[in-house]
Amino acid sequence: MHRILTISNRLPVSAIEKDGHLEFVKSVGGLATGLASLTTPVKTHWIGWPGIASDDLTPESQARLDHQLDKMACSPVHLSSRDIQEYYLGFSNETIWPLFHYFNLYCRFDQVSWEAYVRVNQAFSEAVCRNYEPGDTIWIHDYQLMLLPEMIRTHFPEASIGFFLHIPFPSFELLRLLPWREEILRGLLGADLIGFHEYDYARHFFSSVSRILGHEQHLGHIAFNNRIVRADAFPMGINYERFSQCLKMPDVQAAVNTLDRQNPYERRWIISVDRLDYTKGIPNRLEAFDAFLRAYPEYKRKVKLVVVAVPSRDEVDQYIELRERLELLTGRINGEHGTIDWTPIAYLYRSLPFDELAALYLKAEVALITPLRDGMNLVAKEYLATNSQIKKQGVLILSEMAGAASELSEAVVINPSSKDEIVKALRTALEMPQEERKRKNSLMQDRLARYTVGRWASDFLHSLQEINVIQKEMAMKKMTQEAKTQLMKAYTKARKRLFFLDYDGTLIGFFPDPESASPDERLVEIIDQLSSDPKNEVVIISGRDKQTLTRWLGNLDVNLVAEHGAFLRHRGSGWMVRETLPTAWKDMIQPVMARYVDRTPGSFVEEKSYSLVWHCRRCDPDLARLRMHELRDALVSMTTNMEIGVFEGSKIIEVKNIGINKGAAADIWLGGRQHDFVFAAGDDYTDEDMFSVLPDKAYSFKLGQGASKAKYQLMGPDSLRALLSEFAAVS
Ligand code: ADQ
Repeated sequence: MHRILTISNRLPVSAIEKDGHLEFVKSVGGLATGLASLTTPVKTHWIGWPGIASDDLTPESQARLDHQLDKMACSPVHLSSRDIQEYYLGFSNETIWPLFHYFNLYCRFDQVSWEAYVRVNQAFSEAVCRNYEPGDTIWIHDYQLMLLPEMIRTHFPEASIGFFLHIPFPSFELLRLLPWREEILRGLLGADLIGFHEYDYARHFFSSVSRILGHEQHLGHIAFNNRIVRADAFPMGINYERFSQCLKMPDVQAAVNTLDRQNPYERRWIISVDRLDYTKGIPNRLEAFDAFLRAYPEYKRKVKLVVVAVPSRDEVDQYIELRERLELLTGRINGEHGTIDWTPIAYLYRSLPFDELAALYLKAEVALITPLRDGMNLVAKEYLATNSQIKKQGVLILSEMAGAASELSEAVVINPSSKDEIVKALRTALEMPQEERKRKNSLMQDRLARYTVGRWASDFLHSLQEINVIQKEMAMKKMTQEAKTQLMKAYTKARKRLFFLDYDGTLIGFFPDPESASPDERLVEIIDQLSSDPKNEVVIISGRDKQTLTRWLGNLDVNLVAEHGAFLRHRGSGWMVRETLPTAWKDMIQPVMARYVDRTPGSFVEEKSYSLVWHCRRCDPDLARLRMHELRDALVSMTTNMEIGVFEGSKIIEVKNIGINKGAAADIWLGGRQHDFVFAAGDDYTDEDMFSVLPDKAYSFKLGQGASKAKYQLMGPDSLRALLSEFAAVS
């Protein structure tokens, strides 16, 4: 790997202008430490906004800023106050953030801020273009830059691009509310790998891609715009080493001593640390603490809730309101329960340096983390790692709505909307015997120590490399220019040529209703031109019934194969049955398929002479997937020891006599061996039988992704049509 170009809204350092001087504040965020702790050292170059509006900078100070950032391997994307207002506070934080956290009533859908989002993503793309060197790996972060992968892809089609989303990806029902949902999905699909904290988010992403763009995933991969895109879960960890060893740091020890000095009473601390954000469920937490003091008054004066809220997006209305609400709530609870020498809630509205934060993690006997929705939540992990250093270990109370809950299942897991559950959890935590705390914490510690932020980053980058290898392999199956020239030469030189062309998914795309897939004018023209060359013999080899093929292609000078080879029609003559086969099995299969039609709106059964096909292309994609599995399993167990097979195709389950296949049908034309140019194209499992009987020198093409015996791969019917048109032009 050459370098990693990390791209995020903010650079890891922020510039502040003080008395005409530029100062830098370094962020100790997880991402920067994660990349620094990669096992294979690679150079990292960062691209992002330096935290200061460009209209607040004179040209000289901007030049100085750029120069200093360059020395820190950072390239700035300068944003004006208007950009920050419309793109960052606007579209990113008033549209995407609430929508992706299921706060849709907080969303503003505003054209001006959408345009700003496009404009700023474009500015990031230009910055990447200025910095990109071939061999670099591009890693884009988070919801502010979801259009960027596609934008970069148009400039560098071969670049290796990863994208990681740090917040939840919402279900389709939420995403569909966004007027620009399609653009967002297309933007993301410009990446090679899209990472989420949890598999549930990946699942929502796949479902939206399928419903909005009509592309299905296959084992976590989506074929899109002639490329394969992978999406998967990579739960982000923390810098475990730093948190679990921090008691050895003199600064942390000093901070603990200060806290001890300032708090002479032996009180049990409950801690709550977040950015001040409505998704974090802070008011619920305070109300539950209030209810806890009422329900268990014996804890009064014995416990203290320390609430640390980091100022965040404090120009957005909902954040201003939330801050006021918290202040009122804290005042009310303190006023109601407090005494002269005891304040139940200590409320800090500020960011703390590492040593003070760590000291709080060490002192707290309980961490109360109750977000209503949270991509991951690193505070929960940091608390456990830090607290592991002391003898009397604490208890983590964690919302099931945080991504972290799936890894930290030994915590006291609560539903953040249930005050009652939080009250009970507080009591359970405070009463939990030391042995039990230790046992549970040590299980979680092991996981945190293993899956650190360094592991997270290396796993993501490794997976990105893997998908790039798959893409290279696919590219090898794609025709090179040289192979294409050789193909055209062979075509021109040949005296007798044979074409096997599958129909659905090969010569024409898929339609919700199979009856709509009739050939368009252009297709008829291509086949006509190809077959009118006296040196060419064309065989359309399909699973369709003979009536449909006659209706659609009967007037062309081609050979037809229907029902995968059960019926043949040589050009100029009538249909013939290849073999008469038993069909009594249909009576047994039909009622089963009919039952699935009743249970699956939009599905239907097609009956052919030697097969029955259950179609589900028009159905809800998730239901269709489930029913396909169920039906296939039911049919497979019914048909063992019978002369029929159950096959799964693209949105179909087909049951047919096993003696019939396209390979046997193709052999009829191949048998004479008089052709010196053989060409075959197909897209699904039935075409594999045909590919396997072709002579070594044949040119075979698989349309779409997936393993195949074919020599080459084409992305879809359009690419095949283009190739066939070139043959026709030579003819
Ligand atoms: P956040 O919403 O910011 O992150 P979180 O994961 O908890 O939430 O990270 C907060 C970070 O800020 C922690 O590293 C914590 O130490 C630090 N912090 C919190 N309070 C602080 C204080 N008072 N002073 C100083 N530092 C403080 C987003 C998503 C999360 C996701 C992360 C990472 O919303 O769900 O876990 O990105 O992907």
